[in-house]
Amino acid sequence: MATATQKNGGKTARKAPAAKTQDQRMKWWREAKFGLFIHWGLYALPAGTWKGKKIPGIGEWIQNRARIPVREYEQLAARFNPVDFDAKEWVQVAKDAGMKYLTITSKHHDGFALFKSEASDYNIVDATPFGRDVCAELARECRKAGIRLCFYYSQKQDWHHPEASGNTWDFDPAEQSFNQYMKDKGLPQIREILTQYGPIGLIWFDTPQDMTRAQSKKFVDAVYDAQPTCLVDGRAGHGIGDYESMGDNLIPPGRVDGDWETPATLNDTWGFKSYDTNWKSADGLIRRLVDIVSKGGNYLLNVGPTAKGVIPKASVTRLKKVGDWLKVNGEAIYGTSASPYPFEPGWGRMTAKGSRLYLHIFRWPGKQFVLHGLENKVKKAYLLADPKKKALACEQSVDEAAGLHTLQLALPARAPDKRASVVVLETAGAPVVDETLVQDGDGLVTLEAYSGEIRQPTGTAPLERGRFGTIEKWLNTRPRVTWQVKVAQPGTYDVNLLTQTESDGKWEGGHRAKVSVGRQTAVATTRKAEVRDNPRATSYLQDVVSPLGQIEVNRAGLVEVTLKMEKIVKKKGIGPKLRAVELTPA
Ligand code: JFZ
Repeated sequence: MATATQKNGGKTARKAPAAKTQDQRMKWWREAKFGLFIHWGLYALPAGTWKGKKIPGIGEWIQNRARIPVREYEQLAARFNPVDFDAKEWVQVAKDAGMKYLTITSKHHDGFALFKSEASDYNIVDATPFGRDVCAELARECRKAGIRLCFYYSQKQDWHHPEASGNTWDFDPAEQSFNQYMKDKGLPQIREILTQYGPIGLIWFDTPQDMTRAQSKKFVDAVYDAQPTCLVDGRAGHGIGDYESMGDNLIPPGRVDGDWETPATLNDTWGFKSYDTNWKSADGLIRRLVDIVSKGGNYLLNVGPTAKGVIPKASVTRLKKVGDWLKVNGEAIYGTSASPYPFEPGWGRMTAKGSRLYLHIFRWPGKQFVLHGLENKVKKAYLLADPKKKALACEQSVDEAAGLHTLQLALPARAPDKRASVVVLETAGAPVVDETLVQDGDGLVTLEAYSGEIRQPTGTAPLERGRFGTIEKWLNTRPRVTWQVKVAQPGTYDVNLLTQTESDGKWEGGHRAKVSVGRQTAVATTRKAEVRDNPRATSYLQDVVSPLGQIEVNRAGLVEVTLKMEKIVKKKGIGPKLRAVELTPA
């Protein structure tokens, strides 16, 4: 019997490649951190408008949203002629952005394949005047540029195939056989994309809906059978896959264990829409990348090329700015792991690699920066943007009584980069921190809802944790939320309560909120004193700031902060959607 260890002229006698460990399979992806998502297909032609009407929603869903019959929609193929498509240019966009992989919609929900397929002639080679296999061209350019090619494949929804899912306007779900579709098209196409284009980095399945575990497993096994080292995203269904896919545009609060990725848009659509110009700023993109990486995730950022085959200029210029930032600061992103702190500081984010802690400072403090909780000795500190790596003066101390480690760092008065400047701390050994929530060095104490403990009296309707790290369904006055936090600076604090608006902008005030620390309390009726964009959620969700008054904290060290609602207005039935309690030095 041949085994992996049996040598045969320097090669193992085994036919199949020796199975790699999961860590080996994941290695490239864990180091990569940043990838390009491409949503491209026939939907780029209508670009959000059908028969003169603007169709609401994401562009690639137009067939579904406008209930376009297959016989009509498939005629787009005869007009699909992206003469300006240049695989080399697209790959260069990814490269210039500092991205390490590229995931393109080999087939989206509309069922149209961007590759030559024997299983279905509804594909770019057989059904369009263009007639070129864009996947083959991209594969060649990716290989040359050292970018991993990956494929999105809609395994469950296929609005073109009579036996698949999602098209209820042409087909009757009661008469469909999903297994038949899998046999005819789904599984054969998976084999095609994994055998026609060389090594594939990962397959990005999507919207498993009501697939059975066996069906999900068949798709995933088809991937592993063809290419054992190819990864599978977390949307195959039933928790099968190599990493977790977050909800679209969703950045989780705090550190997340395990491998995960946030797929995200540059505007508000994946597939091209001619009139969607709601572009995120380059600054925002850089900070999102840092935010995601600081929590251990990857950022898969999307472009939607036009029907001519061009990536919108607004996308290219923004991505290029992220790439320019990465040229200077990439060391603090690629191959790093999550911040050793499980919570988000107000001033920025952290990443770590070996015996280095990287401080990504969004809010430059001026000449002095203070960090609490780092327990290692810092051997050297410097700015990543400084080619000379000139040492920054740095002092460390420990307050045994308060249980507080403090690092003081001298910085130049002005930030090297207003968007995010990176300070490298070379530590003795891998960074070790006190994971207790602690006051920021600049005095701000942020008590985020996600890190609060819910004290739920029995017999009361439970508070719920929302998608964006909120605490919701707070409709009775008996529960409390508490935090344990280390305070470094005793003194007087202004107390703010932050609650989140609904996605339609609705918000309800007039609740009575009470924050207490020991015997000290701050009580007030909630009102809209200030509105801020919620850094975590999409732009339409906002934080409403209600001042609650002042509180005195009389000693340094661990304190417990409690939030109670003494009165809740229930007119709209929303209640306070808790985002955070903020204490700022008065
Ligand atoms: C899906 C697709 O329907 C969409 O067209 C696009 O390709 C996107 C990347 O993925 O949409 C989803 C899937 C999952 C969630 C949200 C949108 N989710 O889990 O929040």
